[in-house]
Amino acid sequence: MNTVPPANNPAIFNTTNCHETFPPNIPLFSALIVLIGAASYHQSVTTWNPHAGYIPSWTEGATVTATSNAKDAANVLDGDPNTHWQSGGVVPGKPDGTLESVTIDFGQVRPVGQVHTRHWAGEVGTATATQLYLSTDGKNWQNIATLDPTALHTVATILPKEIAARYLRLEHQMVVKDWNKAFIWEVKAYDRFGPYGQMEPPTQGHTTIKELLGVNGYWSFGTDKYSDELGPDGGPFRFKPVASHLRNYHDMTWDLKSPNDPIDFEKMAKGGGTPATEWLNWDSEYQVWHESAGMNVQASLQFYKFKPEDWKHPRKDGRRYAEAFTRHFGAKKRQRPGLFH
Ligand SMILES: [Ca+2]
Repeated sequence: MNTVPPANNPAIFNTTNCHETFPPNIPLFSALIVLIGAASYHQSVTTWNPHAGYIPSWTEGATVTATSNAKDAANVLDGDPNTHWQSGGVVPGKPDGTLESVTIDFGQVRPVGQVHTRHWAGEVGTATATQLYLSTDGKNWQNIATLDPTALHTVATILPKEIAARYLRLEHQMVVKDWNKAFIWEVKAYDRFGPYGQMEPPTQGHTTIKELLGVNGYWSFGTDKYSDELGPDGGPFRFKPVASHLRNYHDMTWDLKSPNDPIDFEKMAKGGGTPATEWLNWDSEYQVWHESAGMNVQASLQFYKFKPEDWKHPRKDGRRYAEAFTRHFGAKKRQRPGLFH
């Protein structure tokens, strides 16, 4: 029996037709698992390199010019998303005053497949559009994207195929009003694989999804029928095509009226019920789960409905119950593998 899953247990998800009282006290158990895990797997503190594993942008070491306020143009290549270039103010009537841009020279022709820009121009009404261009010679430009000048986040423009380019231009179409100014914050460019580089080729995993998945269930899967009445498509058989683990939240108060009571699961198997539930036969669940549906079975013992004062001799009574449970459902008594995983 497991009350908490070991770290290498399969992923478990819950059925939607669980008993209304399920699952009890899980947050407490979960917190305990986290604490145990944190204590067991703490690691030493090392220096963190935020650039480790990243592919350098073509803009590293590049030069940048701007249509105005050239002294701040380098802020679009400094790697800091909080520093920016701000254009000079629009003067209505001035030739070309409605286009403000920065132009980046990679220093050599590069294959460009992705351009990442943080180009928020300013409050709504600052710019009407933002254009992205590439060029090999700095004279003939190819428009590769029209961007939203109000985008706050970094925008990744991914091209359908790489374009060979030495120059990149990001241009705001300004609204013509007195002394209107726009921002550009950061520009990076990469080949088609982007900042994380080419993906490793896929390899076949050693575990199938079916081997990985399990289902948290409750008696009868919400049908009020034993699983041996639910074949061939219901209950455990429904999940057999996609999962290999089943876990039951085994309510101890269905077995015992008091934790101090003894229990004989062999009597239960012969139709005698349990001391608390005269009709109950867990074999009609667990045997079918394991032997007919081929599932690895787990039981999470639920003892929370008993009050602390109900336990007169918790160590002794708990052991007696556990021994009775494993004597019946375990491997030795039944001269075959036990029902439980
Ligand atoms: Ca910056």
